Amino acid sequence: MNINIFVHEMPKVELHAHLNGSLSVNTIQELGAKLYGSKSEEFTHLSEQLTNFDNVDLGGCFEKFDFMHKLTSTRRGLHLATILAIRDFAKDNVAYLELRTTPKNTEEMSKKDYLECVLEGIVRGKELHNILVTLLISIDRSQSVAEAEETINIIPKFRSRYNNIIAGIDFSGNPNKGNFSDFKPVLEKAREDNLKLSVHCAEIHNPSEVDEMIEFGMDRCGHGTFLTDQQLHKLGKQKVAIECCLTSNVKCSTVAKYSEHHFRNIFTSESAPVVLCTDDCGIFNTTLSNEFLMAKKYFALSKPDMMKLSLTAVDHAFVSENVKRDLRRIIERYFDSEC
Ligand code: 6MZ
Repeated sequence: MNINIFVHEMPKVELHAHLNGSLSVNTIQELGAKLYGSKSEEFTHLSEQLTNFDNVDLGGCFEKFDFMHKLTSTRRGLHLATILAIRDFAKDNVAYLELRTTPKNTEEMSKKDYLECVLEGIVRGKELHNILVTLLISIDRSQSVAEAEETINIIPKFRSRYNNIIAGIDFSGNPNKGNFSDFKPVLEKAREDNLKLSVHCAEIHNPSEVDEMIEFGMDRCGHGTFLTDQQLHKLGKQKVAIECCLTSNVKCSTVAKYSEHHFRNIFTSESAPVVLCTDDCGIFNTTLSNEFLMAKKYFALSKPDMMKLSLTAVDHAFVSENVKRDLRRIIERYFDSEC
């Protein structure tokens, strides 16, 4: 079988996907047409604005988030966006998706409304698209600690109502803003509530903050681009998986080119568990299949390597052992029948 088809059809596990970054240009237009009508002035304006985001760097991608946030600031926009993002991952044969998003107070919604709307979108998206989806709730480091506290405090109510959908917390946001240390008490509270934690760590060069994050502890590490060997070794000993996002890092210029991506070293040295993720597949115009194909192209990833990566992602997913067992079966069956 042609490798592109093999990878596309492979059941995949996505552990690092930000909702508002996961909508492709086509999907944003589809969303715009549904929200405003394809003949409206708003729709024409939206389509024009989209062309401004062809090539984003780290700063540019945070501008694009502001643009996306306007589209998803209403209940209808957010609900549709959640379903469309889930549909796009399902189309790429993602069997398990861990979506993450930052609850926001908008003109129309409180953080509670935002969270409820995303959860309802997930319930509907799962029904429509035959895919397992859970949610990580993001804490944005560029916002205040009070905002983070507000977010953490609304979670318990929704956790019991939407059984098993809320899987954990993501610490993210512009890495050039805010201080990790300020958020430690809030994250500690989430940990006491038995929420798993994925931390954007070493996305930029900031060794003292990275030490502090490792000392605090995490279940998974987002990016890990600037980890020193010693820091990587510590994470490896704690069995913390590194969520590598090849295209995102190259497009944001935190990694010069694919061939120099830290994924290669971590994967070949086995210094820590490592998984492939998209980060913001809409903004960076990629898919999880494409990330596997890039890894094949630049690091000679074999089919057994692909299976290993997928099973590692299952091992480190924030789901129960029963769900993991089912996911492993789906992946193993595919590789048994196709290899
Ligand atoms: C850090 C990122 C990110 O939450 O509105 N986000 N944080 N580094 C990145 N690397 C490129 N990509 C996305 O999705 C968008 C938000 O996710 C975080 C940022 O806080 C961004 O505003 P949601 O659904």
